[in-house]
Amino acid sequence: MAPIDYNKVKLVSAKHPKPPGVKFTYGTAGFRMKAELLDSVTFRVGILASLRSKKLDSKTIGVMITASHNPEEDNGVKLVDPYGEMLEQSWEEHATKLANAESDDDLVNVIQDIIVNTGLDGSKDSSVVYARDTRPSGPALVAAVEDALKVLGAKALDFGVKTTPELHYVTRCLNTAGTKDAYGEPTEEGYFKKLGDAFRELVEQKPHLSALTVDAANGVGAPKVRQLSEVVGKFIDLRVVNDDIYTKGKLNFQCGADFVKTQQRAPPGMNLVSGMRACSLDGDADRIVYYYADEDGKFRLLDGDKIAGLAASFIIDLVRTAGIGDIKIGVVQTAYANGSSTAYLTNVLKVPVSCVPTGVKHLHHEAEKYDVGVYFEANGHGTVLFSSHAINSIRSAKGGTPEQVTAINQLSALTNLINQTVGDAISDMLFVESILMNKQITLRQWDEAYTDLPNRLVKVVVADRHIFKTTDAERKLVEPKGLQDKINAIVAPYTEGRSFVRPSGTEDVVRVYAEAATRQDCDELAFKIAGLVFDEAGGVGERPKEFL
Ligand code: 16G
Ligand code: MG
Repeated sequence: MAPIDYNKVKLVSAKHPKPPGVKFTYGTAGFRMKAELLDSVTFRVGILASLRSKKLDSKTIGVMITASHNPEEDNGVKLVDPYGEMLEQSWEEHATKLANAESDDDLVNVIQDIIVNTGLDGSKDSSVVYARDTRPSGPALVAAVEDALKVLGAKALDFGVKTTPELHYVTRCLNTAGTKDAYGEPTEEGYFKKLGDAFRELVEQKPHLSALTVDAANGVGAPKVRQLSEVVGKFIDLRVVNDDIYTKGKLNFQCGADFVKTQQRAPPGMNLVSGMRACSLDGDADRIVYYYADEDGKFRLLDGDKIAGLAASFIIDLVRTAGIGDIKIGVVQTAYANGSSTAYLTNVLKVPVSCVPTGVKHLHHEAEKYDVGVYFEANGHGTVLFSSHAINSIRSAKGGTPEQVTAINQLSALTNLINQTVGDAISDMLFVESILMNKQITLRQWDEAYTDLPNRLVKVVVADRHIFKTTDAERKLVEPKGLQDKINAIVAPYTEGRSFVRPSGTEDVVRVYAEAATRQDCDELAFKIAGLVFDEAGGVGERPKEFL
């Protein structure tokens, strides 16, 4: 317990000067940009983490240094709240203000404002756990966080090179240790043991599937999947490719979940042949997509929507077989969910579906409203949340028949296998594998649940993307005024046509999504809407040739 020494804060802050004129925003995934611009930001995020900890009775706050699927020269930083959730939204504004304080004196003023506004006690103890991915810029940014923690006298826990979900996991473990909600051992060994034990419970008796090729995006997922293999290798043959975390320029380059999802093809060099099973993680391993080649060698993607469908159908069956009543299962998607997936969930699985704005935190919050909330973005971010009511019901359920007992045990194992703090590519991969092993199905059979509508995503560069305002979970534009009516008129004639326009939260562009019954219609629709946005809402530069 010691008051904050503001003179010392100023002295140390002088070593981490803000680049003049740059405006930082704490967006959907924290701060993210060229790594060379981030030194002052990470220093200040370290300060904020300590303040947040002081505010929350000295609970441990997490700091993750990663730029996920972005190019290697980028980096980013985000905060994790005590139970592994994303930083509470009202604090995003404090983060933005701290990052934008122009001088060391301004910084002190902002800190003092935050203390007053949030009513926190600056002299309280604080505790922060931090980790980074494999980016070359990581160690220097970690040092900036450490400078901040030192000057505020915070307890600093270095978790090393980790995936984003591991950091979320350990944050929750640290804050629940010794309580009835203890989440697990607050170590990496504890993380793998928890996943490994649950996976074994689910698949021990099942015939093995063929090998799974795991594209690790040349990122932190590579060494982690190898570690996982040591724990689950008896049941599953994991072959890691794109595992070069040392050669400069390779991270996320022509590989990884984002590449595969946006390019709709396997990473070059993988040689995806019919019969192979493959998946791709992103650069910080919080996102996963599966894929295979069909008999004709054609690439087939099993994205986050497909994972949500598989997961929901498996859990619905288990809950039914277990005979546990009074459990409300729901699925949360965004506007990017393929129309066929929503139709499958609604009409075939007959499960309630909610649609929320893009970004993990929105899905996570909505999923908390169900007893079992399955949430996935089409891009492969997602997990399943079990409410305490669901967990208690599963724990206290007593099966009569052997089928019931198995279903109850499997549900119980799932609550441990699935990372409850955030979407986790490694945990999701084991979850998918356990379902496929239980059902003894191929990727193709999984894919047969429904057929995706052809879809396309187009970027439009505009003078000011902030003029775009959306409503109805980003499915409709309210501003620029009149544009939505024009979009509706263009979409109307297309069979199963759907399109929406939203400003990106991570790039300086506007995104156009379109889907329709045929590939040709879909492309035409997407490029017509993109052309409309370009012409009517301040398109910048040369009008792309493909725009209609
Ligand atoms: C961020 C979000 C992701 C979202 C994406 C959308 C997190 C951890 N990540 O990466 O969920 O899909 O942004 O990007 O929330 P966009 O706004 O540029 O389309
Ligand atoms: Mg990521």
